[in-house]
Amino acid sequence: MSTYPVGHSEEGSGIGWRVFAVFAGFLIPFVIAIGAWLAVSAHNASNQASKAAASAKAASVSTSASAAPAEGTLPTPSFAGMAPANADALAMRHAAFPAALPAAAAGPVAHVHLSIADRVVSIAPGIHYKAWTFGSTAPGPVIHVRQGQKVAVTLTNGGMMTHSVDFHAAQVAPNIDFADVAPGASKTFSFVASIPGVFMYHCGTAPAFMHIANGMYGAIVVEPKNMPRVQHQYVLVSSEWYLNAPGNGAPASLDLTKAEQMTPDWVTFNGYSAQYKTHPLTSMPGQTVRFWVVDAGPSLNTEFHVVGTVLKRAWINADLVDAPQHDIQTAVVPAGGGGVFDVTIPKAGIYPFVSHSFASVMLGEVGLLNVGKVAGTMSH
Ligand SMILES: [Cu+2]
Repeated sequence: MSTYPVGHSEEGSGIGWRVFAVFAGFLIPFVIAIGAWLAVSAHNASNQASKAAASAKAASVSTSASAAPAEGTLPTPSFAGMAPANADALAMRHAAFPAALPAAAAGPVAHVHLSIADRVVSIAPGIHYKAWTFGSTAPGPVIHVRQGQKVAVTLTNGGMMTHSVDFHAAQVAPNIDFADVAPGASKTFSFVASIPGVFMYHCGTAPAFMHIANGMYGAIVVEPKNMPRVQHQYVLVSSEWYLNAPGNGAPASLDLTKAEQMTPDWVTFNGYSAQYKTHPLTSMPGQTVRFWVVDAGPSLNTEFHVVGTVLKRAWINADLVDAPQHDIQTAVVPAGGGGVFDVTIPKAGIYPFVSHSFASVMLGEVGLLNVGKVAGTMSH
């Protein structure tokens, strides 16, 4: 029988003990020092807690004595659903944002010009908002390119402050191509639209949250060759609006506190509350309609659903590389993401499309698809 294991074990124990003894020599004073530090910290924390409690008490006394809270610490009241008496007439007069997918640029290079401008935009009947825009509208223009095309972007900043543009469809160094552009300045950059889908573009200047909430976003469709043919294609960009005033007189601006708390006054498809209720999208019985949906946020998702049918093909997350899912009821389009959905509706009628997160419907995220030129409307 070998003695090696026993000898090794004893030798090992002996070394282990000696190492421990040396280590403990260093460790014990260290533990004492830590203990002393913790005791002092606890004492300080206790003092700080007492001071905080006293100052909270003082603050509550001063608030009850009618001092207003500091500006920006409380959201303004909700202006959700505010509608003037002539809201229906105003909604009819409003020129709906064109939802039909525009033709793709021809040739190997798609030239995209984005002009940044501060503009007052209408976001609901009689409700105005001081927006920062790409191309004077919020959302900005729909861009349609073919997979593999080069996209040459010219960005001109006609706004009052620094802006930029971030294309989710691009794979580039953002510190270079998405860099800030000063007011009055212009820049160009390009990328190859190698990945198909529908992507968000938006201003990325810090805080991007504020620039997106103020209207600086849009959609770019990168269409692959192999998509099933359809009869109608529509682009919907969802977004929220957070108002510091009703906007029915002077235009409203951003309420940052509401935006941070994600309590919008309005949620819209293509920038205007329920505009496709008064100006429905159209198709005919038996035709297939494709929705290219982007959720610009800045913060809430869209749970895309078409009432009276199912999503026959659903390219979740706008993944056009893999096969679509089939026959699903509702698809999530995440903030900052996209989705592509086909519906084929055999029967004439009026089919609402919504975010099935229904608070958003109450705030304006609803439209109608009129199949077969049917008279009437449909509320949801
Ligand atoms: Cu911006």
